[in-house]
Parts: sequence; C-alpha cells; structure tokens
Amino acid sequence: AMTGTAPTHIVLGLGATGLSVVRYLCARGIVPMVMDSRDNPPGAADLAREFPDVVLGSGGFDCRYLVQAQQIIISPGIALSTPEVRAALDMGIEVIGDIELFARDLKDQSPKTIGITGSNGKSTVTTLVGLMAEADGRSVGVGGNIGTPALDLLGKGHELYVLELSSFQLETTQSLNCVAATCLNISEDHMDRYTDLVSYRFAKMGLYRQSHLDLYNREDELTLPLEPGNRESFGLDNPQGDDWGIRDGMLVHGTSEIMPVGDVALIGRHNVANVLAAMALAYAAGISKAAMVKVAASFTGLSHRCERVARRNSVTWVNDSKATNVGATAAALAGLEDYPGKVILIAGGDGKGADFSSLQPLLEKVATVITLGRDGHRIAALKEGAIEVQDMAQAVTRAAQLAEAGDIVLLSPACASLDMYPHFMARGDDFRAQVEALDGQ
Ligand code: UMA
Ligand code: ADP
Repeated sequence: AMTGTAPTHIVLGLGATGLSVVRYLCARGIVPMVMDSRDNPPGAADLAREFPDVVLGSGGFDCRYLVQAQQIIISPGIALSTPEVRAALDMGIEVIGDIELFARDLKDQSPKTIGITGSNGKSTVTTLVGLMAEADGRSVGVGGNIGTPALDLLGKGHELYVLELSSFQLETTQSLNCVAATCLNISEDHMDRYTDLVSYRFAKMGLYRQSHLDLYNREDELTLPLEPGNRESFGLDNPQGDDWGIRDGMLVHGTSEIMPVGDVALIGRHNVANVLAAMALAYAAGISKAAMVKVAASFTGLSHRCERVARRNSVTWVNDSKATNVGATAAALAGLEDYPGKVILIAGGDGKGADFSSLQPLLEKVATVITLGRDGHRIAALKEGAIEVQDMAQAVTRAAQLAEAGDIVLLSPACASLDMYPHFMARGDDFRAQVEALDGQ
C-alpha cells in the first residue's frame, strides 16, 4: 500500500525507460513513485534490488497520487490518451518523457545531440552515425529507441550523443537542442496508437523544431519540415546546392564527390539512402570525410534487417524480422525486384491496425506467401495460394519444401512480433534456429 506524503515525481512504466528515469532521479536526490499497469512489470526485480526505497504500484495507475504530483515522467509504451494520464494533464500537471529529461540536462551546453526519427532505417542510420563518430576519434553515446535509454548515456563525458527517437518519445519531448536531426521517411506504423497518418507524422515532425539543421528526404515529401528553418536534403538522385545524393555512380555532397556507390557495404537502395543521411548528419557534427567513408565501406548491417542467415541447397534464407511495418517489407521486396530466382515470403504477426493493401502489387513478384500470427490471414488474403501456418517451425518447413536452387526465402513480417514473441529479435532468432534445424532432417 502507498502511504505517507504524496511523491513529487511519478514515473509511469517500469521497463527499460522507467528504470533509467528512477536511476536518474535518485542520483539527484529525488525519490519518485513508480506505477505500471502490468501486474508484473519487467523492471520490478531490478527496482527492488537497486532502489528498495522506491514504492512501486503495479496493476494500474493510481489517480490519487497522479493528480498531486509536480511532474509525471511517462514511458513511451504508455499513450498520453490513457484516462489516468489525461486526468493529470487536465489538472495542469506536467507530463514529460525520458528524452525531455535528457534534453533539459544538456540545455545549457552547446548542442551535442544528433536526432534520428522516421518510420524505417532509424537504427541503421543511428548505428552508422555512431560508428562514424567513433572512427573520427570522438567519445560518443548512442541510444534512445535503439536500446540504451538516453538518460543512461549521461555523465560519461561524451562529446556527442546520437539518439534514435520514436514517435512515442517525440510526443513528450520539446527541448532537444540538436546539432542536426532527420526524419528519414514516413509510412504507416503504430496505427493502434494514432488516429491517422497525419497525427503520427505530426509527432515525428516535432523533432525539426528542436534542431539547428533539418535533414529531410527529398524523395518523401512527408518528411519536409512544416516550418521554415535551416535545411538540407538527401536522396538517390542528383542533388542541388549543398544537398546529398548520387551523380555518375558517386555519392556526392553538392559538387564534392565522396565515394563510389558500389563501395557501400550495405545492400539495397534504401540502405544507400540511409548512408547518405548518416553522412549528412555526421558532416553537420564536424566528422571527417575519411571517417564517413571508412564506415560506409565496411558496415554490413545490423542483424534482423535483411540479414542473410543461411545458404543451403543453393537456397538463400534472409532474416528481416525487424520489418515490423508495411514500409519495411515493401523496401525488402522492392530490393528483390530483379532477383532471378523465386521469392518465398514469410509474413504476419501483430499488424498494429495497419492497412496491408499497398503490399498487394509487390506480392506479384513473390511466388508463395506463407503467413503466421494474429493478422497473418489479412496478408494471406492478398495473395492467391497463400499458405497459413501456426508457427515459425511450420513456416520454415513449408518454405523448404517449396524452395528450389536459386530461390530466396525472406522472413519480412510487415507486423510486430508481440503476439508470438517478446520482441522482434526473438522472432528472428527462432527463424534462424528453424532454418538450422532443417539440416538435421
Ligand atoms: N506497458 C504497459 N503498461 C505500462 C508500461 C508499459 O502495458 O505501465 C507496455 C507497453 O504498452 C509496451 C511495453 O509495455 O507494449 C513496453 O513499454 P515501455 O514503455 O515499458 O518500454 P521500455 O521497456 O521502456 O522500452 C522503451 C521502448 N519501447 C517502446 O517504445 C514500446 C524501446 O523501444 C526502447 O528501446 C527503450 O524504451 C529505450 O529507449 C522498443 C520499441 O519497440 C525497441 N519501440 C517502438 C518501435 O521501434 O517500433 C516505438
Ligand atoms: P527502425 O529502427 O526505424 O525500425 P531499422 O534500421 O532497424 O529501422 O530497419 C527496420 C526495417 O526497415 C528493416 O526491415 C530494414 O530492412 C528496413 N529499412 C531500413 N532502412 C529503410 C529505409 N530507408 N526505407 C525503408 N525500409 C528500410
């Protein structure tokens, strides 16, 4: 039971973010109260061990405390429209996210943050910029939505921070002071949390207001800043002015040539766009061209993103488990348009309220679609002869029966994994394990 005087600070959500906020506040002498709607929040054991004085209320949000707080720090997994949160907001209580705490901590310093948002490619670009900074000899902190909570990066003497930012995090952030920031692309995602694409896009666009340089994608008009400001663009075509692009087979910045496109180690056109975006951001932070080129020519990608995990009997198996929305799966399929063999696609999972119909034309190139998960049947409906299965083992077995030499089997679900797995990594690992298990058969 919660007794005693009401706490001034309440942390909502006890996942990775909530724990990082408790750590941050406690280190500054503020003992918050924590609430989580889950009966057994994932951070409960860590909290009890590290911070025995911090009270945890689980299984719901207690309005009696919320309406008395000075400040509520909300986790990205909790919607601002949650009734208990709305009640506090209506009473004028400040509700902010962990990224806003991070921003306020750095507010009196010269800008040293690079912010990256978008529907797809965030983790790839965030990693590229971090590696470029390291290759340039900088002490850099890389975190945010990519995994390490932003607050955990502070206090380590970093001269630069590279943050991956989700639309959820940006909804509760106003004070970032970015050297440069980008919205890489906008396509439908998280339609279970947003009423429409406009409100989802609006959340992401908020990042530009918090940046000295707005980097947008000139091939995606939805990424264009809504307000005037210092801006630059990237794209796969010939750029104008000081923009970033491709001319005569070379990556270029304005009139200056950087490297041949063919030397980029990542595969796929969308990844060339990611490399250009990373270079533009790195350049804004003063990172040397040599460091950018070195990383672009050597980084072959993160796992679970169009990752080749096996080649057996001349069939290639690709794990793209991180494709948790339609746009990412569309990019993977577009990259295979000229593929000479058959493509077998494994898709489905938690669709988050998405409209899958835009996938239909791309499925023409696919020989067979195998679906699984809660919303798999909605993808199966888009392709004649689609096969619905119960789990990954069945999906991989069926794919192996259908695939012939020269074919490719692609796991690119267009859905979140949470209906069947704890996260997309577990789904990709299962795929890989099932493919490896084929060898024993
Ligand atoms: N939840 C509840 N009740 C609560 C709190 C959370 O049911 O009281 C649920 C949420 O609805 C969600 C899950 O718990 O399904 C996790 O939410 P969380 O806010 O506790 O998440 P954290 O563990 O703090 O992790 C968050 C990001 N997660 C989300 O935004 C959902 C992580 O991004 C991020 O790495 C981490 O902070 C550090 O910054 C993950 C993610 O899936 C990878 N992000 C989404 C995406 O990329 O599509 C946005
Ligand atoms: P995010 O962090 O935004 O989810 P990732 O870099 O982890 O982005 O990639 C997620 C998925 O999106 C993967 O399936 C990947 O192949 C695909 N992807 C990466 N970059 C792009 C892009 N620029 N456009 C479309 N899809 C992309």
